[in-house]
Amino acid sequence: MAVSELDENDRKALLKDHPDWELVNEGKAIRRTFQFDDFSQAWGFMSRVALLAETQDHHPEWFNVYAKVEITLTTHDAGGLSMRDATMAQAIDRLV
Ligand code: H2B
Repeated sequence: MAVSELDENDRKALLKDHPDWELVNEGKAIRRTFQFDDFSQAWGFMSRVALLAETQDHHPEWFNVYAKVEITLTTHDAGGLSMRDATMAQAIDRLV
C-alpha cells in the first residue's frame, strides 16, 4: 500500500508527541538513543522491538554497543518520514 511522506506540520506534531526523538537526515528520519544498564537489557529491548517491527512490517535502522541502543526510523517507501514511523515510535516508547 502506498504511504506518503509527512509534511512540515505533521513532522512538527510527531516531534511534539514524541519529544525523546530528534529529526535527523534533513528531516527524513527520527532517532532516539536508549541507555540500559547492561547488554542483556539492551538485547531484550531489541528483541521486543524486532517483534513489533515484524508485526508492523516496519523495520528500524539501529546501532547497539553494549547497553546503548540507537534507533533510526524512516520509511523507504515514502522517501522520508511517514505515519508508519510515528506509529512505530509510539509503540517503541511504550516498551520503556
Ligand atoms: N521498514 C522501513 N523502515 N521502511 C519501509 O519502507 C519498509 C520497512 N518497507 N519494512 C517494508 C518493510 C517493505 O519493504 C515491505 C515489502 O513491506
